[in-house]
Amino acid sequence: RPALALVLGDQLTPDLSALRAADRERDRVVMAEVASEATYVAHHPKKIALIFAAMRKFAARLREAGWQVDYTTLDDPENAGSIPGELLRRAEETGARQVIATRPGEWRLIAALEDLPLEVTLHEDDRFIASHATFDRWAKGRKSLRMEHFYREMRRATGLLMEGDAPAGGQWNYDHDNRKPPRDDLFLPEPLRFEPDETVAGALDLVEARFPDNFGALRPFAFATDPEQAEAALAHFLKEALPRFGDYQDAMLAGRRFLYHAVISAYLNIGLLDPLEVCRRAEAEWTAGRAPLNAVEGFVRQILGWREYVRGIYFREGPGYAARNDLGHKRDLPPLYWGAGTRMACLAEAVGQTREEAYAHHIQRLMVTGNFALLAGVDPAQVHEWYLAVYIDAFEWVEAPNTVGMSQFADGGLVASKPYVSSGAYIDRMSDYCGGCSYDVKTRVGEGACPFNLLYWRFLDRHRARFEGNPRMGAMYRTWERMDAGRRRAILEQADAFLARMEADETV
Ligand code: FAD
Ligand code: DLZ
Ligand code: SF4
Repeated sequence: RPALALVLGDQLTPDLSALRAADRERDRVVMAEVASEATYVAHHPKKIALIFAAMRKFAARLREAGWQVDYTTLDDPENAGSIPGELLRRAEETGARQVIATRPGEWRLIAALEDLPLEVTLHEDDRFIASHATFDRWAKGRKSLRMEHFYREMRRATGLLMEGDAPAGGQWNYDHDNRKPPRDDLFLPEPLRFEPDETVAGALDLVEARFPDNFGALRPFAFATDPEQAEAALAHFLKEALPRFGDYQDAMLAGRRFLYHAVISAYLNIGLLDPLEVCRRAEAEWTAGRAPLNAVEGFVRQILGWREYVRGIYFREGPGYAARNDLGHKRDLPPLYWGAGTRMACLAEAVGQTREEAYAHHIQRLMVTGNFALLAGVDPAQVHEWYLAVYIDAFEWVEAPNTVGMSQFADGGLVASKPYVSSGAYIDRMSDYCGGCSYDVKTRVGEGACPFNLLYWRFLDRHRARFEGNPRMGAMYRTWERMDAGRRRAILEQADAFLARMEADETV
């Protein structure tokens, strides 16, 4: 009897553990475009198209390599509608009783596979630099699980940017050189764009027909959908943008959607690029003298540090993580996140480009859309659902710790040592958004006051018991205390009035 080797839409890697464990002569590969995966959130159309196109190309390559692949398209009348359903249908067709799979990146799907009335073996997903055992060994017995400590361990373990036992250049982290505000005369490279080929065109037509109402523009579609294209996108980034990645990592400019970012997260997450290889390639740019250390270290830290760390957290914390709500926030996510319009230029920019590109860079996600949701006290589950839906790179193992943990502080400070909240001043310093806004970032209270300014103090005031004692927030509480009582009252009243207008669906 054959076994069924399952390959999911974000497991498009030729040496996937499930494929290594399967027998090319005897077993059958199962791949399926299914409604359940395409609708568990209302994914951005570009995300569905990327996954379907990349799945189709991957299946074709497996066949060329001699595998028997049972591939189900979304419009196949026999389609069972879910991954477990497709496995059961294929088991019946072939007489298989065994399923060989690589552990999915989401608890929901892990549970669904474990519940199958078939013999299911889940192999570790080893397309990461740290195994679960490595992460757990590091985490065990620690009072706090800070990324920076984990990252140093990973530098030592891989030898990346190391000179013997010491970090290259003498420091682990060069962030003090980074975080420069943008200049509007910057030369900005654009990410490489790929014209849709026949396979991509087929996926685009299918998505257009089946998901016409999802938030997001399907076309133009220019993402890489196979490893060669993803490699070209990486090479382009290393040459054109990496040297200035560090300096302008946190900068935001209206209409400049990608700045010096790599735009490779989706390729890493679906298996078209390998994380360790990407880090080594970036390191080689530094050794060859083509990129400075602050840029390369900053970039490597995102992948070797953050990406590996959030994955460790997601699997260590277990299935309940994404539902955490430690600050008890309950407000509904305002319709402006789904494109209903806003007078706040920063949010209009971030949401608008998300709709067009299925992409926003880290600081937009953290300090614009994330910051606003946290300040406004939005239910983190709804924030989580939004991020999981709208970004091309969103899979729960990476999205949930970033959203629920880092951005919304809903895990009680496991990932972030303090909440990522700021008034408008931060956005003004790091972007050119405020100049084109109908609010005034310099006004703290009264007519035209920037909503971030009002909501910032409201957040601190509301969560005083929780954060007053946090040494990194003490200075802000002291500033608040020093304001006269009348001014404080006015700020809180105006913040509430703003939220009431937002709840009443006024354009704010
Ligand atoms: P670059 O800025 O060029 O960074 C290079 C690579 O580093 C990225 O491709 C990515 O693989 C990795 N990386 C950087 N930051 C992080 C991070 N915080 N966590 C994990 N990997 C990181 N990233 C996702 O891949 N999927 C998500 O669903 C996702 N959701 C997020 C939600 C929120 C609220 C926040 C604040 C961040 C989220 N991130 C997510 C992290 C980060 O914003 C994206 O990885 C990054 O913007 C992708 O763009 P890029 O490839 O141009 O990254
Ligand atoms: C995201 C996604 C989508 C939209 N569609 C499919 C699909 O039709 N078939 C499939 O195998 N995988 C898809 N995926 C990716 C899965 O949702 C992903 O594997 C799990 O969420 C685990 O990360
Ligand atoms: Fe955003 Fe406030 Fe600046 Fe307007 S003034 S762009 S709302 S930070």
